[in-house]
Amino acid sequence: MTTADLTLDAALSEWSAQYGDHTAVTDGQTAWDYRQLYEKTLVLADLLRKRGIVRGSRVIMQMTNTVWFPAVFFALSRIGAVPILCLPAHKELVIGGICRNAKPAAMIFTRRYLKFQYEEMAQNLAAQYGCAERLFFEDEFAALTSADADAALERERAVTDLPSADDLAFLSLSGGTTGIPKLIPRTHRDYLYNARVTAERAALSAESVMLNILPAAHNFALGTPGIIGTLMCGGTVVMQKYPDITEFFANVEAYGVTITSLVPALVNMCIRYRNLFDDDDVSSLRYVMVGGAMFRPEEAEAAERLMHCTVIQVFGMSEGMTFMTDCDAPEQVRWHDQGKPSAPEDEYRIVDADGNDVPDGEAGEIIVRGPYTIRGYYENPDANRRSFNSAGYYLTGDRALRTPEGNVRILGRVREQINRAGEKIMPAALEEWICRSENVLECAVIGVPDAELGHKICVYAVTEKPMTLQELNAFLKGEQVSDFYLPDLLRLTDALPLTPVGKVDKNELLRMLEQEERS
Ligand code: J2J
Repeated sequence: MTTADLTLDAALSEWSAQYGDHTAVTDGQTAWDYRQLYEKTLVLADLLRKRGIVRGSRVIMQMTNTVWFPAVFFALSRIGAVPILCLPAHKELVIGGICRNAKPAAMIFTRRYLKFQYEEMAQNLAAQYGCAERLFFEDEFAALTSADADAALERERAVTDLPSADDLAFLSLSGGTTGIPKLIPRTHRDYLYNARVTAERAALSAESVMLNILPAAHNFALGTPGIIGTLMCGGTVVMQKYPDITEFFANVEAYGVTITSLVPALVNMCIRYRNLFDDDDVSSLRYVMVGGAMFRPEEAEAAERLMHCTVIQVFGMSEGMTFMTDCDAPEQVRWHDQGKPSAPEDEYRIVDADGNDVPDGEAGEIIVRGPYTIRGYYENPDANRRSFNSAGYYLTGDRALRTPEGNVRILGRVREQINRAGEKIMPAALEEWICRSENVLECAVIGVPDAELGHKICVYAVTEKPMTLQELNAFLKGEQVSDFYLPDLLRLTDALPLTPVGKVDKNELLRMLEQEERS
């Protein structure tokens, strides 16, 4: 069997043999070396089997960033059970909807996170889906795995009926923010490959210390290269439970963090923090990977300057394909572009509305296909007809262009384009101009349906001082912005609403505006 034929669990067993007593994962309270992580995984697998979790059982898994996340994830993968990876921010609406489609056999929840108590929701859902006997809370695992561990290890080591590389390893949730997310099926083989190619591009090694602040259930944090990519290289994963920036920099210093993955909203929090307090030692930090949403060149420049690191831009998706800038890419590329596909077999095209390739430098929808990119959602023929073409390309819905150097540059969502009286406006471009105002800390532009114009342009902004629409437009005119780009509405707010993984939630902004107009 070659490494390419391993399951996630078999791969962990190899890493454990190879990296033994090197620290694999720590969360500040508990630290495990590779051997301990693997043994915990075996003991957990034995425990979960005894409770009736079997190959193919679908398991709702909503856990926070602690050492138990990888242990439970690998234990389920050893059994051949299929975790459905929910983020802590998902509540009953989403998880209930997923249960209806996926009919889980077991559930694993956090008991509480930030201000939310999950216990009651968990018990209700477990009762509804017949999982009461197979409902676990993450804070129980320490006690449940401490008794009789040697016998459990022995039993589990004797198991021979294990899954194979092309079996379904887990289901993750699509990033859409309206309705019930679609389920994304990933196999052991495709996911290990996803982690391997991205780990290579991010130069991970046994000396790497990865700070994991994004929710572990998200693809960026889990395997791009994230937790799995770090473990396969023999590095150390630091799990940070809360998205607290003071703690983030304390962790960078305490653990000698070399690399981390952030969404732009978190980078901006880091930039603001470092502008005020720059006394944490960040000298160990080499790379900050940034992806998940539009990221402006000025933000990339400020992140590198204030965090003494190199930015690696990532255009990724839970459906698979990942574009990255190289570790040694020149400034011009690192700050403006999202790089190249991670694997040599990855294919992409940039196409117009009729599906024809556009010339380099022109914008179109980017569509992707490759060895670790899914060819369809889980049991969802309707969505598959909409999201994949007949050649098996995944239609991302993202607008992009290819630069002369062969990198991609993401321009926003195709459908986000605002059509104001026939003029086409890309929100990302306007956001970039508005953010040039010193008074604006953050902003988001949305199109609002309008009977006369088709769409009006609305700006939500977080500002230092109050600002009127007239003042904003005077500023934009001073910047020589075309007239049809001038916003029609301005709303000041203390903070922009974020999706479960920390991207600006434009659907929520539209809902806020509609609510305001109704009241
Ligand atoms: C603009 N939009 C981006 C970028 C993703 C790594 C990084 C991110 C994700 C992710 C991921 C963007 N600039 N650099 O899974 O492994 C938007 C696009 C894309 C959608 C995917 C990973 N990087 N996006 O964000 O499944 O719109 O994955 O289609 O959550 O995020 O979202 P998601």
